[in-house]
Amino acid sequence: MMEITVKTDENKYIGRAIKRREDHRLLTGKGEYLDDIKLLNLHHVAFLRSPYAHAKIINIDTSRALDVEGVVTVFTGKELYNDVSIMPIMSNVYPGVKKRENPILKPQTQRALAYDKVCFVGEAIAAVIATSRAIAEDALELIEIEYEPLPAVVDPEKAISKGAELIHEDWGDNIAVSYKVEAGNASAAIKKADFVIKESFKINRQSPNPMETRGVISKWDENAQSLTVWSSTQMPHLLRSHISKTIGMAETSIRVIAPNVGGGFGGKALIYPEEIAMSYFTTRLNIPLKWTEDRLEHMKSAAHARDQLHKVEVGFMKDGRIVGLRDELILDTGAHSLYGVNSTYNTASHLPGPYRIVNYECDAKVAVTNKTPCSQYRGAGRPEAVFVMDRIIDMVAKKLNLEPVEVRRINLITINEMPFDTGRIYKDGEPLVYDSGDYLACFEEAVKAIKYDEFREKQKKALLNGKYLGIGFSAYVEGTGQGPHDGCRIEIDPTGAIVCKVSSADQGQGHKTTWAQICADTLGINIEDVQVVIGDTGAIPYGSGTYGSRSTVVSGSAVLNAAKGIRTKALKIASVLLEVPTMELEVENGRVFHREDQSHGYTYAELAEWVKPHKLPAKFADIEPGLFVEKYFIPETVTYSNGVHAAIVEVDIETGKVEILDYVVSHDAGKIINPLIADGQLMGGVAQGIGGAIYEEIIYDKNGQLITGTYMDYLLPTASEIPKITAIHMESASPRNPLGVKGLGEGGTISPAAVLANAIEDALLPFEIKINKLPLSPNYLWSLMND
Ligand code: MCN
Repeated sequence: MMEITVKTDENKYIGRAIKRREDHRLLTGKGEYLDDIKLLNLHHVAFLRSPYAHAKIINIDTSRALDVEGVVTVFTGKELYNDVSIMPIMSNVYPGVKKRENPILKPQTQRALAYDKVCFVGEAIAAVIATSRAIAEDALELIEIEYEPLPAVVDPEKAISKGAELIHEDWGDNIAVSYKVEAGNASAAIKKADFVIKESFKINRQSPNPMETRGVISKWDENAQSLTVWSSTQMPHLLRSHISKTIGMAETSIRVIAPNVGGGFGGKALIYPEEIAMSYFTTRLNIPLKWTEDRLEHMKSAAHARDQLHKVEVGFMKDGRIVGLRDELILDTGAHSLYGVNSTYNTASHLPGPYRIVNYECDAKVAVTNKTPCSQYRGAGRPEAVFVMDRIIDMVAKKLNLEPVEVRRINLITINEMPFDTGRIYKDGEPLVYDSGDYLACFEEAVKAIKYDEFREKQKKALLNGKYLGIGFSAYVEGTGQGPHDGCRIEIDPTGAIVCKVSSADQGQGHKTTWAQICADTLGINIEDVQVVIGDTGAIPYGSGTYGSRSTVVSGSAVLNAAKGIRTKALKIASVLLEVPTMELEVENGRVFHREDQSHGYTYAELAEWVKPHKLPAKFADIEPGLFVEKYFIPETVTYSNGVHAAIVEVDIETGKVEILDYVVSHDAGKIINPLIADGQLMGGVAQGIGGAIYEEIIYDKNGQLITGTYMDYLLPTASEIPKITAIHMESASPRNPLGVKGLGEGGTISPAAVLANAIEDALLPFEIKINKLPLSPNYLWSLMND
C-alpha cells in the first residue's frame, strides 16, 4: 500500500525495516491489556456520572445502593473531600514562558469525585465497589441524588464575555488561561502590507477514541505498605507522582504499570480522576479493585480535544510575501483546564509553521464551558494551527490570482536560513529556533510525487466531463522530543540475559523493537538477545511518559547513552582481566577481545560474572559491582520535524461526498530508526487526520447534553475511507541529540485537515466557496455549494 524511499547506513539494525517484535503476540491475541489482568479477590468499581452539564449537588442518598447484596461500599465526593486533594495541573509554566508572556492562569478545579457541583455530563460523582461489575452497575441506579440545575455554558465566546454564568465561581470569569505570544511587530507590518485578509476559523471538537478504552486496577498491600496501580496510561511515572500528591503517599511506596495499551493518541496522556479515585479506594478498603471503562463512558468522560476558534488578520504583498499575522485564539477546554498554558501554546507557537513570518502575534485564551474537559490529541494543537495557516496561504493565493504552490515557495523558509530563529520561545521556555531541515526541498518532493505538473490539465479535462477534481498542499513544522528527561537502565547478568529497561510507555508505537535496535547496535549484539521492559515505574525510577512525539529523541538517546555506558564498563573490566589498555580492545558479537589476538576475550556474560562476586577484589577496586548502567537524557530543547502533505480529491457535487484519489506525505524526522514503523506511524496518523477532517465531530446541544455519544453519531473512518498513501522520508539529522533523530508519531495527523480543505476548495473553484470550519462533512460542503 505504501511506497518507501529511505536512506540507510552501515548499522545492522538502526535505519533498517526490522519487523515489530511486539506484533506476533499482540496479533495472535496474547497481549495482556488492562481488562485481561486477573487478581485474587478482585472487586469491581462502577462510577455514577452526572446527567447534568451544570448543577449543584444538594444531597446524595446511597442507602439503597448499600443494601444490595455484593456491594461493599459506596464512595462519594464527601468521603474524598478531606483525604484527596484537587487534581494537579498536567504541565508547568516554564520560567522562560513565565518571564516573557507571564500568562494568567486560574487554579485547578477538578476533583477525583465531584463534591458540591457538577460541571459536565459524565463527571464522576460516586463510585460503587462490589463483587461484580454487574452488581456495581445495578447499585448505581439506586443512588439518589438531588440536583439544583444551573444554566449550561456551551458557547466559548459567550462563556468569556461579561455577565456569563460562572462555572467556577471563585475565578470571577470563565477564562482559565490568557496570554499573548509576540514577535516583531505584527500590527505595524499589517498596516504597511499591500493587502489584508481577515478571516475566522473553527476547528471541530474530537475524541481520540483508542480501540481500548481507559481502565485501572489498584491493589494495596497492607503488609508491604505498598500500592500497585495498573493503568491503561501513556504516563506511568507522572501517574505515580499525581497519586502521591493527591492521596499523600510517598512515591517510593507506589508502583505504576502500564500493561499492553490499545492506543492512547494523547487521550491517555493525562492523569484522570478515576485513576486517583481507584488508588484511594483500594488503600481504604484493602481490596484489589478493577474499573474498565465502557464506550459510552469513554465518549462522555475521557478527554476530548481540538475545539478552537481563530480570528486571523494577515498582511501580504503583491508578490505573495506574507509580512504580518495576527490571531485571536480561543480554546474551548470544557469544564476543567487540565493542561493550562500548554494546549493553546502548541497552537500559538506552531501557527507560522515553516513559513517566514517574523511579525506575528497570537492572543490566546482558554475558555471553560460545561463540556467534557479537553486534553491533547495526536498533533496536540498543531493540526489546528496548520489548518488555519494553510487555509490562509490558499486564500492569499486566491486573492493574488497566484497558484498556492507559488505562494508556498515564496514563503517557505530555505535551507540557507537554517538554523532559523523565529524570535519567539517554545513552551519549554527555550528560544524557538528550527534546528535543521530543507523545507523547500521537502515541499518539492511532495509536488513531484503528487504529479502537480500534470494536474491542472487533468483537472480541466475532468471538469469537461462533469468531474470536480482538486489538489491541496499543506506544510508543517513540529516541535518534538521535548524534555524534561527519560531514562534507560541496562542490566547484563552472568547467564547472558541483557535487559533494557526504558522509562517510555508504548501504546502501539513499537518501542520494544526500536529500543532493541538501538541497544543491539550500540552493544554489538544480536537484537534477539535484548529483552526490553517499558511502562513500569518499578523498572526505572524516573520518566516523563509518551506524548509529543518525544520518545525516540529522549528515550532513544537514553538507550544509546546507557548502552554506551555498558560498553565502557565492559571494556574497563576486560582491560583489568586481560591486563591491556581499553583502547586495544574491540567489541563484536557480544564479546570484548584484544584487537591483536581475538582468542583473548570475554563475553558480556563472562564479564558480568566477574563483577558479580568480585573474584579479583584488589584489581576491581574502582569498578562498582554488577554489569548495569542507568542513564538519563535531558534534551536542551525540542527538535523540529517538518513535513508536507499533498492530496488530490474528487468532490461529488450532488452529495458533497469527497473521495481522496491520491495522498502524499513528504516528511523529515531526522535519522529514521525503523522505516517500517515510521511508515506505519505516518499511515495511522493520516487515517486519524482524515477522520478529524471529514467525519468526526463531538456535538453538544444548548443544554450541554452530548449528542454524539455513540458510534452511530460519532463517525470514525474505516479502512475503506483511507486512500493509498505514498511516504517519502528525508533525513536532516538533528544536532540536538546523539542519534540525530526527530519525532514522527504525530506528523501524519497534522496536515490532513488543511490539505483536504485546500483540495476541496480547489475542486469546487467554480462554486466560489470558502471553507473555514471543520469537519468537511458532505452536509457542510453541500450547503456551501448550494447557499
Ligand atoms: N521512529 C523512527 N525514527 C524516528 C522517529 C520515530 O523510526 N526518527 C519510529 C520509532 O519506531 C518509534 C515510533 O516511530 O517507536 C514513534 O516515535 P516518536 O515519534 O518518538 O513518538 P513516540 O514514541 O513518543 O509516540 C508518541 C506519538 C504520539 S504523541 C501519539 S498521540 C501517538 C503516536 O505516537 N499515539 C499512538 N503514535 C501512536 N501509534 C499507536 N499505534 N498508538 C498510539 O496511541
